[in-house]
Amino acid sequence: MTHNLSSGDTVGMSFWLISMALVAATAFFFVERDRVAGKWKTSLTVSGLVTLIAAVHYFYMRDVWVATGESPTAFRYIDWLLTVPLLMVEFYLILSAVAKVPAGVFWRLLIGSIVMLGFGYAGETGLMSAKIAFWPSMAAWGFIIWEIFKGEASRINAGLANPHVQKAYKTMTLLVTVGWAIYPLGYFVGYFTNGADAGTMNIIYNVADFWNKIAFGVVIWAAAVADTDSKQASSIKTS
Ligand SMILES: *C/C=C(C)/C=C/C=C(C)/C=C/C1=C(C)CCCC1(C)C
Repeated sequence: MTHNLSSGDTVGMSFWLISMALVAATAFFFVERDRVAGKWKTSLTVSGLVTLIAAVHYFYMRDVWVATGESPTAFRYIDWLLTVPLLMVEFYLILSAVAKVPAGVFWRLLIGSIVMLGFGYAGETGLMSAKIAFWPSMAAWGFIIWEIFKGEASRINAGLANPHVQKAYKTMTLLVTVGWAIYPLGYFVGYFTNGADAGTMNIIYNVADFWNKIAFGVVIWAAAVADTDSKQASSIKTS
């Protein structure tokens, strides 16, 4: 069922804009996959899958919003439940492109994100008190941050000889702390202060998704291209 998007519906327009940006990003990551060295290809595939899954969910979310003016919470969390673990896989993949990484790194990040989103969903849908669910969700996010800043993943990254991976890793950790902070902020404003209506919360979540899904992929893409180009340059020099 398609409903007409009215020009005064800013929230609906933000759903529309971001769904198109996600489609374009998907095409970009899949095409650019051809350009990078073999060890980077899986990372770019996963970046494209993240934006593809999100784009499809944004089509549905936009329809729910335009038709009802209500938050598409179920679609939102299904999207996050699929894409956040894939973003966590990216940490594992970029390190694995240049080093041997134990599977525990992947599992800890995966479990952290499932706990974080599970409590968020319970809070937003009234399965439990939104004010209580906030705290275990924050703790799980804190656990993820600890793992990438101080845990095994960070120690592996510190020991690498590849500056491109290290730079990408650093920017990705910034996105997971500063970029992801927009989500709990939106939740907090929505459920603790009565300061935000459904429209404001959706705009906050939409802007956050734009950054954390597209920019995240672009950072990985940039590292992949820089690393691929530097290897090609050095092989030309030595031959
Ligand atoms: C592509 C989607 C992404 C990166 C979604 C990330 C979502 C979060 C980091 C959500 C975090 C939350 C908390 C830390 C506490 C309150 C509840 C949540 C789920 C909004």
